[in-house]
Amino acid sequence: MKNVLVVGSTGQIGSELTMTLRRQIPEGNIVAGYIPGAEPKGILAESGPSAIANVCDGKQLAEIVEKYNIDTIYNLAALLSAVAERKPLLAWDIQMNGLLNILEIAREKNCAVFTPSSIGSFGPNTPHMNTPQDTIQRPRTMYGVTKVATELLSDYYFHKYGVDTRSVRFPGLISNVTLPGGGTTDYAVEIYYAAVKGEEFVCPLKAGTFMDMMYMPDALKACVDIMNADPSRLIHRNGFNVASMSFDPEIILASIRQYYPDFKMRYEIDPVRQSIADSWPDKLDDSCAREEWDWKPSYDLDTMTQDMIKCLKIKFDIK
Ligand code: AKB
Repeated sequence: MKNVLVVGSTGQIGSELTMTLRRQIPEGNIVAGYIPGAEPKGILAESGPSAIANVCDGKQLAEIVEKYNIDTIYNLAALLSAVAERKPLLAWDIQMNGLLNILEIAREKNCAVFTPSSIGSFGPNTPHMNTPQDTIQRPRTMYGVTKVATELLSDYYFHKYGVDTRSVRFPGLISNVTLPGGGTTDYAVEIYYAAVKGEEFVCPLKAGTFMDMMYMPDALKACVDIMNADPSRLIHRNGFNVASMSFDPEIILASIRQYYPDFKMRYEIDPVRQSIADSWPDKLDDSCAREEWDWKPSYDLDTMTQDMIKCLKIKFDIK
């Protein structure tokens, strides 16, 4: 990796991944791709090149790849699960037509491509405990349908054309930098913001709803490590199960109450998010990622809670 295009650079993963890559590859061009209305700001805008990169405009993407001699594309443009249920056609357009544009450019210009999959690629018939790497994937959400198709299409371009596609199935991602927008796992980010601001938290999912979650520093490490992995060791490609923690709302609440014993939470169930969460695994088995490219997360729930609270207090200038 030297010259990298991050499509969706101002989103939840992109905003931090772009900065991580700029720190790790100072000699390269790490281009922050964005769409009008979601322009990079502050350090993201000032620390390297940026370009309008609409995933649905193949010509525009090809020009950026040409101009910056791009060798790797991180394709992070996507609607998250709950929003995709409200706008299924737009989700299909961004996630499928957009992916096809990127894969075609990668084929012509010899780029490697990372397009994340998700725990959303699994469905109600998937084994929910210790979900294996290779298992039933019959999701009933548009988000999930596009994620399974992303894995298949990325594998297809690898086997048919030799395009170096690789990816992981991300759990819910928790970060203190950029908020997620419209995911099923967003509650696990919002709960920290409420705790630090001294507000009551209204939880949209029932107690007992377990899902895999991951702290953003580990997710960024996964994004970089999979693309740097020795290809001769990769039996799988798109996408690897990666895991670091699994909890339900009561368990994350207990972790936060170690710091805020009076923190209050009540339940107001969102039926759309609840039914999506119920269809997703409780806990993934990520042994293939550990064996094939030495995946190993650094954070568990309590070390994440400690760091989230510390960082959010600085962010909001709370003593
Ligand atoms: C979502 O909730 O939609 C995402 C995901 C797990 O892919 N965070």
